[in-house]
Amino acid sequence: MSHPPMIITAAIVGAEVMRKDTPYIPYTPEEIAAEAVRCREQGAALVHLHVRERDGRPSQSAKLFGEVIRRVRKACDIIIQTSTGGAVGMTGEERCGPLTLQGDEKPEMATLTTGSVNFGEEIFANPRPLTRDIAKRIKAAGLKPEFEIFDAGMIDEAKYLNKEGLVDFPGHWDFVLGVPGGLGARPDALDYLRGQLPAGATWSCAAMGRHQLPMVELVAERGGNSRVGMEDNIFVSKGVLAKGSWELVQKAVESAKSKGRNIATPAEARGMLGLAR
Ligand code: KMH
Ligand code: ZN
Repeated sequence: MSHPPMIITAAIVGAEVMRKDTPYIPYTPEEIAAEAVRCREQGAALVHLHVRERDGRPSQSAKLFGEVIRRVRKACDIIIQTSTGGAVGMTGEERCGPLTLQGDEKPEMATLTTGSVNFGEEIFANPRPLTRDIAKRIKAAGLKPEFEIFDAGMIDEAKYLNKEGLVDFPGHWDFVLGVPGGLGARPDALDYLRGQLPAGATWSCAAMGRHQLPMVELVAERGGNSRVGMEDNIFVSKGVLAKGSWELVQKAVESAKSKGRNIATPAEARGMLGLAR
């Protein structure tokens, strides 16, 4: 069976990786936008965005997101997805900053995590009232959610939200595997999760650390889409830092092509995801 082209998402900033971990993590709007454009040049169709204060502290400031998005849009056609997860410990109000953006600063997609999960030594807290509130805000803003699935029960919770009319199905899903405290980056976990999705859903997988690039190969065989980048992994091979998320995108493209997959352009990805633009 021939699979559709693979949508590669570049997760280029995140909230956790700092300059002490790698000098290549972007902080400023200029750096973040330039990295998004480099990832587009290497084959990414979608960029998952976070922003940082100038000193690297994670932020969900609408102003900073707006600056990044304007710059990216001037330079390329990559699909822009903003985080609503932010960083552990942020309030719901703070996390929803980018959902207030309008006009040419408005993203096309936003993430929605449908449950709480241990996140390293901390907790990424998503109590049900907060998840419902974020879902409502994403819908009111006219954005497409990407369900961030860190553990199996989060798919069931998204189904509840759909029954409540808060999210539309079949939806786009991202399996975030290998976070310490969450579901492992294992083939059987991936196969279980994709078997739970509504018919017609699109899905991608973001595997953490050393699992990131090997997972692209497995996902390519399974017909899914891949998220790579320095939010989730800073190494291009054992002990060798990636010089940017673009290098991880480059590797993912090679890997997908080696398995016979074409790479989706942003226009193709918009078609697959049902985005209007
Ligand atoms: N930084 C994590 C606590 C998202 O972007 O929606 C949450 C996260 C998920 O990165
Ligand atoms: Zn994120």
